[in-house]
Amino acid sequence: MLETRSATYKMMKEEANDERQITDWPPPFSSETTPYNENDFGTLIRRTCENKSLTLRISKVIVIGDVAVGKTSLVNRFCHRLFDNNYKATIGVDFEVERFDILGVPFHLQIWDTAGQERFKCIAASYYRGANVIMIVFDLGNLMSLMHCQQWLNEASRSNIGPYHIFLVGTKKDLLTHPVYEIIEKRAIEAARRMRAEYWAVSSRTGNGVFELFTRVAALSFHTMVLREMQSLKLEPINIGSAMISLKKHSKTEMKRQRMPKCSKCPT
Ligand SMILES: Nc1nc2c(ncn2[C@@H]2O[C@H](COP(=O)(O)OP(=O)(O)OP(=O)(O)O)[C@@H](O)[C@H]2O)c(=O)[nH]1
Ligand SMILES: [Mg+2]
Repeated sequence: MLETRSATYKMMKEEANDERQITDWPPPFSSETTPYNENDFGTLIRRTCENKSLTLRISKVIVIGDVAVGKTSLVNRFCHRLFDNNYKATIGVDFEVERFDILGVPFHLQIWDTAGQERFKCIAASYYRGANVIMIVFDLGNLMSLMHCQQWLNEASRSNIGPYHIFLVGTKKDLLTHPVYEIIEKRAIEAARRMRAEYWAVSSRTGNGVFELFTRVAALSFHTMVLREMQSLKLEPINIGSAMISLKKHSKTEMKRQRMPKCSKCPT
């Protein structure tokens, strides 16, 4: 029985690995709800990747948001193709590493699933530093959780100099009727624009949009990292993708202010 299960798991992993080969540019959830407007890797990047002269790249993704909005379910759906109806609060943080093959180059997403519960916030916040992607998650059926997203972003950006990509992800889409979803979507898109984030709506229960979301995250991160590496090696002319322009850069004074978030409950 155990052998059959592990064989099934192995098959699932292999299937997943096949799917994690990215050769074409993955589209956003909607072209109107993203600040990241490139639509291909570009010839120069493709050629550089063919030469395989690039170093191994890891992108750190932090998944943040209110309690029980579905952060762990989202990560588990993507990394293990599992969904559990029962709620089990994350204590502090968990992390997963997922391998991609992008244009023939190995690439890893290091996904940090943080706790939404107030009492674990300071533990979770100590893992925000060095994020390449900030993924703010809210429950599409809970407007308060959407309203708190800006606050979550502020806290995460205090620990990060940038540049980083920002994603606003609404979960539990399966629980909403289409007319209700459309009302929420309007509010979510407004919030995403204010936050300069790319908007996605997904369901971890059905898997709808989850794979596409993480593929997009991986491709955008990879693209930015390769561009930066090409620039530092002086392989790249001046032309930088629009993502670089839209990515947040902090001024020197802001950088000086960078500090770990303080929490009165944390031991010093
Ligand atoms: N129907 C439905 N339920 C979901 C979905 N995603 C999560 N849930 C449920 O929502 C509850 C909370 O999910 P979690 O993923 O544990 O939430 P979390 O954000 O990790 O919570 P904390 O770790 O406490 O911050 C669980 O009962 C999940 O089964 C979804 O897409 N659809
Ligand atoms: Mg959790």
